[in-house]
Amino acid sequence: MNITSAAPVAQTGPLTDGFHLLIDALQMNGINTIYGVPGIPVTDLGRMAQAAGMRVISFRHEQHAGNAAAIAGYLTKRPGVCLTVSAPGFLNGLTALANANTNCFPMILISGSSEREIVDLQQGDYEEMDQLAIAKPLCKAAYRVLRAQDIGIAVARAIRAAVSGRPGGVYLDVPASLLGQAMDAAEGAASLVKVIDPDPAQLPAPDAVARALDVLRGAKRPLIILGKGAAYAQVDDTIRAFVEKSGIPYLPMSMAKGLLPDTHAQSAGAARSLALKEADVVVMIGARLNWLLSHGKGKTWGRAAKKFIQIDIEPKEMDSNVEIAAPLVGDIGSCVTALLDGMGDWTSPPADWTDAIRAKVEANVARMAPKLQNNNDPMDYHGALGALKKIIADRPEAILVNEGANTLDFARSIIDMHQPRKRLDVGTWGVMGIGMGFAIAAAVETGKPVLAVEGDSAFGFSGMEIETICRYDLPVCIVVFNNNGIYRGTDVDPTGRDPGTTVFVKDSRYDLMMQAFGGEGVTATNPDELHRAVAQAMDSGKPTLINAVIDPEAGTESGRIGNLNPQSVVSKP
Ligand code: ADP
Ligand code: TPW
Ligand code: MG
Repeated sequence: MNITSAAPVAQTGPLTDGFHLLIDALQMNGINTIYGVPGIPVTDLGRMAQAAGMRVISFRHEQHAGNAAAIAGYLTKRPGVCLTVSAPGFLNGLTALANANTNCFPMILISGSSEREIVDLQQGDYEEMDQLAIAKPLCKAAYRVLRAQDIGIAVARAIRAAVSGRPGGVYLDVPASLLGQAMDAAEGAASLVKVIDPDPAQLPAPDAVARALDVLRGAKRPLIILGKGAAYAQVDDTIRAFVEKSGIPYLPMSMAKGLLPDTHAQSAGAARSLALKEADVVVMIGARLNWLLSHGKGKTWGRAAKKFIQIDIEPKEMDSNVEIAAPLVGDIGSCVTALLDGMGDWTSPPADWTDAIRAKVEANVARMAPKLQNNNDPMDYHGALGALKKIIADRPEAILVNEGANTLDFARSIIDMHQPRKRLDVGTWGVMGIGMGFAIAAAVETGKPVLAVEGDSAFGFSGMEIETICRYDLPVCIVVFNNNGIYRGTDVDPTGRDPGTTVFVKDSRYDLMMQAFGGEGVTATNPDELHRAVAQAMDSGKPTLINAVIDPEAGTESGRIGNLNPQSVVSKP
């Protein structure tokens, strides 16, 4: 590699330029797909990438391209790449980058930017913005490349920053003038960097392993919590071996469902409240003690003293909310392997604990079963999701994308997942709008059929991307849970002037939107119809949208997290 001086442009030899160096640098590192929106100054970059054999998926809005890149990163452990134009396109993509970072998904947002000389003097360039400064606080690392001969090293840094340690979002600023910069082709090729061992193993310290095993051996009511970090790590067999050897009940966080099948005898999923309340030692594997776990304290966790063993690659995560009795810092594969190796002849937890969890699971599953079989017209959440549960049980390789409030919360608890990394949802922020971006990347990256179960509000955030789904002819079936609004379709404006703030046009026909782009669009009003329509769509692989008519009265405010709404002391509307 020779990058010590500004490269003189050879008079006679073949030339390369910023466009080609960027494409070559990505391809050299196994990045073969770009999600983005074209425009100045990156239109030709997309064209050239396509010509070079990359898959370039052009979206209708950058946020969805960014969400696609983020989930591509989660699914593949390689950074997903999103390409946007300057200022407004960049800002549209930035929401997705921040969300990727929050969820620990590796992603690189590459944005074109305007002329530095003009931007820095604030002289009003086309789409002027100091993008690097704005991106910096919202992502894990942010870089700008000014010289063509630095593109190789910049891409290498971006990749390593995204996937090493705690994965996250990286910003790469690419000024327009860089893309057209010429340099000698041979020197350009020599300047590229193939990243060796981008996410190196990080072994836990032996005394930390011994401490964790000590704490675990002392447990009377142990519990394992698997988070999406554990799913991301792709060490599925090791995790399964640890769970099974330990005999400890486990709870999967939303996107860790399916890491072990939800029907596994040790799953405490249907006994979540009991397990959290009563456990005395909790092993956290790739999950944070954030709001989704009530910060590890309070009513959810009961009064019994808890000891936490936490496996995470990020040392700062330890003691973030409560004391961690046994921090185990390292990559999940190495940490879980070290625990397994140190377990020796392991004694399963006391039977009164595992039996109590099992009994609760069985009681709750039995209580739920008849509700899932109702054939009400219009549907309630249980009837509709009972039908979709069967769809996934029959097609365990399919990927489920899920967003909404009631639509999310009910689907999470009702639809069993059977394989790792098949459930993709709103994640750490509970953000609406990931639906179509996630569905598109899931189809592109895996080639598997995708079922997107969407609240009607949730769908609206990214709904225009159904054109993208039709254009690329992706095997995506979208089911819109149409209850005429956000949470419920029944709100009214007390003054009688306008529609209520949470309701939409009644009886909208989302299915007709899909037909506009040549996809299949149908309405289903009862669970049998829904099951038939979804099965047909999943088996045909044709882009399909099913407008599932849900009783507007069926949902509750904010689904399962209504308690997070502040209450007015004056009045409730
Ligand atoms: P969930 O929402 O499922 O509870 P979180 O996103 O809160 O999961 O937590 C994921 C955790 O996993 C993060 O703290 C992250 O640092 C960690 N993590 C991600 N990948 C790895 C890995 N390969 N090894 C160890 N920890 C990891
Ligand atoms: C970016 C707030 C949380 S859930 C939701 C909104 C608007 C929609 C719920 O209605 P939906 O589901 O999808 O129809 P259902 O079944 O309950 O009727 N903006 C962003 N993110 C969030 N989370 C919101 C707003 C919200
Ligand atoms: Mg709704």
